[in-house]
Parts: sequence; structure tokens; C-alpha cells
Amino acid sequence: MKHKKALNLIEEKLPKKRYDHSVRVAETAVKLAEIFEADSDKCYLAGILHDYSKYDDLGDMYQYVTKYNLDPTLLAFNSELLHGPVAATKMRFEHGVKDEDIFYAISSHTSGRAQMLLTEKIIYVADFIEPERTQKGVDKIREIVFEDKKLDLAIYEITRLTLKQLLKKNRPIYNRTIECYNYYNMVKE
Ligand code: DGI
Ligand code: FE
Ligand code: FE
Repeated sequence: MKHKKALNLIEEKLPKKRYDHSVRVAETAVKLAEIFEADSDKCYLAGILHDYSKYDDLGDMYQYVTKYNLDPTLLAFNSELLHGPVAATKMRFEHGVKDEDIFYAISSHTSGRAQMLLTEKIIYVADFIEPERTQKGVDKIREIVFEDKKLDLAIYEITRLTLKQLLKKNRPIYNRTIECYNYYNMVKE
């Protein structure tokens, strides 16, 4: 898919605030692609598309999980966790985005997972550190990627912060979030 087409698709589908976030994630992903020698084009496109299903109807998303044989344990979660896998699947089957790197990058952007591909790692990090993000710990993550240039360590720190927040709020934890934490805890140095 061409960048212009992706931008139009997202502009039509999402509220302005979420569209602006998507552009910032795409631009941050391109910066990271330059540092970590990834494909800037793919990173930009995945960044634009990553939150495509953010506001999709939850019932429709559950139907989608079943129809496309996505991980059935997703059915125990809400749109917070479903919007990535559903968006990736819609891009693949309804919008002709066949690229595997982009598929995984969109699909895993919320939970992460063990052994992510390079584009996938970049979107996971870019979503957390795009310039308008102000959550606790974000500046430390920016330093880890932009100054220390340690992508796996950044992933570990993001997953650790996410888990802390989820536990604090008594939220259910998806297996892949834990697998991501354990894996990047092991490889972070
Ligand atoms: O869509 P965005 O707001 O840009 O960001 P996002 O897709 O990273 O995710 C939003 C939320 O998803 C965030 O509040 C943390 C939550 N999340 C991440 N991992 C898990 C999770 N929620 C649950 N319940 N379980 C998880 O494992
Ligand atoms: Fe998201
Ligand atoms: Fe996002």
C-alpha cells in the first residue's frame, strides 16, 4: 500500500487525535529505522496503520478472532488488546497488505511478544515514545534508544512499565505480554 493511501484510510476512519498519533508513531518509527537499519518504508506504513482498529466494535472484533482463527485466548480481553491483531488481519485480507513484517508489527504492537522481527520491535517502541507521550519512564526509554541505541533493552523496559501499570490496576495480563517480558529480560544486554 502506498503511504498516501494509508494516510487517507486512517484519516477517514479515525478521529483527528488518533490520526495525529498514528503520524507521530510513523515518523518516530522512521527515525528508529535509520538508527537500527530497518526498512523505513515498512516502518512508516506500519506506524500509520497500527491503530486502524482502535475503535472497532468489540463484538465485531470477537467475531473476527473466530473467523480468521486468531489466538482464541484474545477472547478474554477487550479492544485494548484486540485492536492490533484485528487491524493486522484486516490489512492482510481486506486491504491487500501482504507484507509479513508489517503484519507482525501491527499485530503485536500492544503486547509485544518473544523474538520480534525488526519492524515489529520498532513499532512497539515508537508507539510508546512518540513525542506527545508523557507517561512515567518515557524519557528514560528515549535515552535508551536515541543515545545508548539499545533496542532490546528499550523493549524490556517498556514491557516492565506496562506490566507494572496493569498489575497496579488489577488488569488481566495476556500471555504474550509476559513472554515478551521474559524474553527481553534474557536478551536485553
Ligand atoms: O493504542 P495505543 O493507545 O496507542 O497503545 P497500545 O496499543 O500500546 O495499548 C493500549 C493499552 O493496552 C495500554 O493501556 C496497555 C494495554 N495492554 C498492554 N498489554 C496488555 C494490556 N492490557 C491488558 N489487559 N493486558 C495486557 O497484557
Ligand atoms: Fe494501539
Ligand atoms: Fe498507538
